[in-house]
Amino acid sequence: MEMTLRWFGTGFDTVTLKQIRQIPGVTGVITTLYDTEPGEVWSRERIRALKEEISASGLHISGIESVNIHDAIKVGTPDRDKYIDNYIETLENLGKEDIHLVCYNFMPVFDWTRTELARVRPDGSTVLAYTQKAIDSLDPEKMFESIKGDANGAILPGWEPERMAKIKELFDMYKDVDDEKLFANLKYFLERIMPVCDKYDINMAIHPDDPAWSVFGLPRIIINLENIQRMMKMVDNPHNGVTFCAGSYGTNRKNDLPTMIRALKGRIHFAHVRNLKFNSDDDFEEAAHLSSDGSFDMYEIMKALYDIDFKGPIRPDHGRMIWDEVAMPGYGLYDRALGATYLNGLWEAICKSQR
Ligand code: DNO
Repeated sequence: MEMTLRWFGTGFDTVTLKQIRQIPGVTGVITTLYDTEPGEVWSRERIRALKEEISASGLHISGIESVNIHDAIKVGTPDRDKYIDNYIETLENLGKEDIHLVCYNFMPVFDWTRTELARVRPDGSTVLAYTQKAIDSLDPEKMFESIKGDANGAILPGWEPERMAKIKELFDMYKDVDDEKLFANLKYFLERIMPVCDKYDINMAIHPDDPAWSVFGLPRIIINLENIQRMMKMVDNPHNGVTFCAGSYGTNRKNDLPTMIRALKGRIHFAHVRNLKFNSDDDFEEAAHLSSDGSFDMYEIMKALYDIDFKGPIRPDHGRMIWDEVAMPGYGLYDRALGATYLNGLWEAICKSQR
């Protein structure tokens, strides 16, 4: 595996490449062109400039998170081919610039959903949290308003204000889309992009729906092993793989994370490893990465990745806000650096004990 950190780019991230370079064992970044809109073609020039900026800091691009999917593709509207053509052109440009991993998601309307961005934990740190009760009593159109005050001025990935301004329209677009339709639209998209992925050896890594169940009555399909296997079988190509996000699949306590990892051998292209602390089955908060701070056994997760001979990038995921840092919720420097160091420690111990 390669240890990496997500970086949103100069002007969008409070964390600098120089700081990332100084986290022991972190060699790559997972990044994006944060100011592009879903459906836009990423030019080769901009990709190259991003690459050069990152390599000048002594790091490299380990993958893209995300090239977002236009809603026309998810909904399957008549103009979807135009957006898929653009997506293919972006993949082609990434491939020509020697980038071989793309994370994306197929969630309708909302990307990841949390009901609080700054829940205070007993140690005084603040974390992202979710409680179903809050979702059940909230008008979905007010969702963005209800969390944006705690965003520390950052634009949250998947919650771009331009998108949220069209929220009513978005809900209308999805009114006839159920799980089956969403699966069919994902299949159509994957079938069209696989040839360019084969040509440039690009691994597509779908991110799970977070939380791993339907919110606000919207369909959500990338939620458990059965559905992932269905997705992989319907377009059976090794380039059609997954981002194994422990914190997203782990929201559903029926998902046994180490078992899922072992079952997905060969098709996990990217891993997000983090911990959650459950207060009940539908109320959880994001913990420190350390096993004892949350509900997951992080050793077992890393061991499962080791057992499947996982070679792709791993990144610590959302961190707590600690030591008075002001940053995008979940994406500060300090707690993610602690997370990377802890995960690297687990990995070293696993490797040495297996020799
Ligand atoms: C949240 C992230 C997601 C993820 C996308 C992938 O912090 O894990 O926004 O990047 O779902 O497309």
